[in-house]
Amino acid sequence: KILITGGLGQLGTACAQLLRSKYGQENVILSDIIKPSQQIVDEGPYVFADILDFKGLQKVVVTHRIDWIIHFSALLSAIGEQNVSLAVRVNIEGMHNMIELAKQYKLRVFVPSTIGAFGPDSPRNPTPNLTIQRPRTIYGVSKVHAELMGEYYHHKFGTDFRCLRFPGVISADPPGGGTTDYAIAIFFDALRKGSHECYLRPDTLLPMMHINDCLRSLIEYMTVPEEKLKRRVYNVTAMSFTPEQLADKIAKYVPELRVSYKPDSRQLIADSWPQVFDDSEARADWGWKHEYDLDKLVELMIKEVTKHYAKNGC
Ligand code: VAH
Repeated sequence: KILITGGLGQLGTACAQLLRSKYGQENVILSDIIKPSQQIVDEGPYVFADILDFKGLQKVVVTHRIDWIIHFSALLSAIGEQNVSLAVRVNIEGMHNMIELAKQYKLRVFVPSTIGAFGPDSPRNPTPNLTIQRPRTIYGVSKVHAELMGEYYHHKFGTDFRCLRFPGVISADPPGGGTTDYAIAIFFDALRKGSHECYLRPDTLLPMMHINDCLRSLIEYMTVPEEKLKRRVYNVTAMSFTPEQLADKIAKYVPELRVSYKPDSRQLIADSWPQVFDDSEARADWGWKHEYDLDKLVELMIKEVTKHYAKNGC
């Protein structure tokens, strides 16, 4: 049985759908502190779980006989800078609860990390799996902390901690407080207004992947036999592109698209992150392979965002 925390964020519901199709609807429990829509409830089990409440978490794990946890709850980079103390609680104290829970109940626990776990002192092009990590955001600091805590619990207690560092993840759900989210917002704006104001400079190169690849990498990685893993934390990515390159591709579908650039504080964050992410270790150790390149990603996003507008209106 699998428990997903932060279930109503960018990755949770799509991850639950995929896991349910593989392991059965009843075996994947989505959780969050948010009241779910009827659709979420109809799709499968949903429970309240506050990652800051250790006893509450114990209860969920015991009652539902959980084997794996996928711990998505976190405040992302840009929103974290606006509320540092909440980010410390959710991202760091929440992680302490998760790893302790995994140790006590011998769970396999997945925690996503990110390109945001690197900083201005890290090599940016390419950024290898093992290198200097001195992030300048609370989000990045909390992710380095999570990586180290997980590795430590693995080494000390044998906890089956698994972590992938994701690049910007592109999905057809409206964005949620990240720095890479312009690459989602631009599709929604292009199809609704034919214009987009980008908060990053046109030449800001960042690693990215489509959510389908992201979730497939997660699920494949979760089932790799322990002996194949040479480390517990792997970089994964699909491609790198700039806002300008993305806009050019979208313009093939929306020829009237106008993009203006007005960098804000998120530019500083992006400038401290990897430009090209080296995921060769994941490819070599457990066969990671992306499917979506920029052309395929844009084609699919145009389809999905069009569908979103047809269903939900503006
Ligand atoms: C953010 N999407 O922008 C997240 C992230 C790759 C970066 O983890 O904050």
